Amino acid sequence: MKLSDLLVYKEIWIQCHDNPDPDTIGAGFALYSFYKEKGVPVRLFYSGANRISKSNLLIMTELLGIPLEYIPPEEALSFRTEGLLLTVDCQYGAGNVTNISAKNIATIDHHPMESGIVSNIRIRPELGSCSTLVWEMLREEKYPVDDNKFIGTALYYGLYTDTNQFSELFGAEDLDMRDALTVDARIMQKLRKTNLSLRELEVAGIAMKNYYYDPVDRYALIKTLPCDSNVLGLIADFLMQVGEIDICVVYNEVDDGFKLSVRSCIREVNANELAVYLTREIGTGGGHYEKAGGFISRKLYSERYSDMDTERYFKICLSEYCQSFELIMGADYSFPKGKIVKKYIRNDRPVMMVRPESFLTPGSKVTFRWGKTSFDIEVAHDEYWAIEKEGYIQRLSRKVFAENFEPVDEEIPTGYGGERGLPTVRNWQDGRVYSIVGYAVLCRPKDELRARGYRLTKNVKLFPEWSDSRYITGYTGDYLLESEKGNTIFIEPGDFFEDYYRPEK
Ligand SMILES: [Mn+2]
Repeated sequence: MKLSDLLVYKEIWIQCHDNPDPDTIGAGFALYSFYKEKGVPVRLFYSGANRISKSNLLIMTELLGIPLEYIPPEEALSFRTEGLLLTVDCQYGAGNVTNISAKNIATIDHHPMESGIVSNIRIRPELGSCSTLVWEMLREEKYPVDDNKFIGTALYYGLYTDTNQFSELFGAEDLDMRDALTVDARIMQKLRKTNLSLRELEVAGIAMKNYYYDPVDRYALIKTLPCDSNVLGLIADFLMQVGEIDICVVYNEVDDGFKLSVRSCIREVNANELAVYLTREIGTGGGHYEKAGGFISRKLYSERYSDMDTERYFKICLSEYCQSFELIMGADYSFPKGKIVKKYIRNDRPVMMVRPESFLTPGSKVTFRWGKTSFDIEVAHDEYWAIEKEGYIQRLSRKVFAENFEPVDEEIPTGYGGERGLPTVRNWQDGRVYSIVGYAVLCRPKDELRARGYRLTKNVKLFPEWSDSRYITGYTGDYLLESEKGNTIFIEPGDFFEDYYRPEK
């Protein structure tokens, strides 16, 4: 569905979810502005028991000139449009949005799909905010969204609050929007300073008093009373300063599910990975090594876990996660005695090599971005990035590179990088974006590249010899190998292993 598809309706009513937050308001306002300019009669409203009262929302609507109407629930009953009802940041029929009668319905949302009753629909659960989705749809229409300061500030603030002040921001498109929008700095400053209300201060206090702590896995778990999801991140950051707490999950109930913030201050737990783990199959999650967040859909949760208490769910998942990995230190690892280790030879297939130091200084923090995903690394001294045709990226030391590979004078094959293509690399410090192909050389293994190892029967976290602060996860079915030359321990993906290696006869 495109925004211009909806121009056929004689009027468009844009509905934000009940208890609206900056994301639903920001996204709704951008849509309102678009349709208004196109000459369609349009209105922007929300319903539910509560009228907005928090100062950040009042400032947002007032200073940005957002014509948001409030329809009390008793009036909503007799409300009906013969045109189109467009729900934004929520889905028609879901628990967090008052039912409005309409001849036609459309939905633009970034929550997991609830029900399929709407035919006009665009849902992208992997996005950090609904504002990002609306931004993309406006760009598809060639609407000059990046030049409009009011719309820009509204969308920016929507993403800001939905990603815990950008600390849990990780999606490539979300980052793109943040960088592209024109924002009114003065208004943003005001909004930043009105993030919390006195009630939320109290909620945070009560929550911290009622923490659960697990002394074995050293995690803290907190469920807060209903509050702005911003508060979750603040509490979680606070907990990270407690000596006994290595990781924490802070969550609360919202109308349609649960929001959570995840933090880790130890190298053995990547908060991003843990957030994905806690929300798998029932929501979305992600972020960075130290900070991440997520959302669990109530509907998907109850389908899978029926009425299991959420506190119990998190405790089970956290222990499962903490205990399901074996730690491997690449620098001084030897295969366990009794393990059957096989020898393999690398197939003679080209691999793309990038030497990051040709354009970045060691220690730089960079983000790899593909269409829909991203991850961050810190550039190590003397490292190389080996990128397989299928897009799998392996980091290796200069020593291993030099002993095992040599550049060849061949064109980079088309379709390199597989389905998601090749990433761009963005330097955090100056915001410069590099296309990886520009720095890549095609290489082939020298003579015969040999390695020995075994197929994993358990998940592992490998600290490679060039990094003792960041691990690489190997899952059951992947291969843990040691190169014959250079003696480096590395992981190869199980999915492609037979394309990359053959057993030595
Ligand atoms: Mn949202």
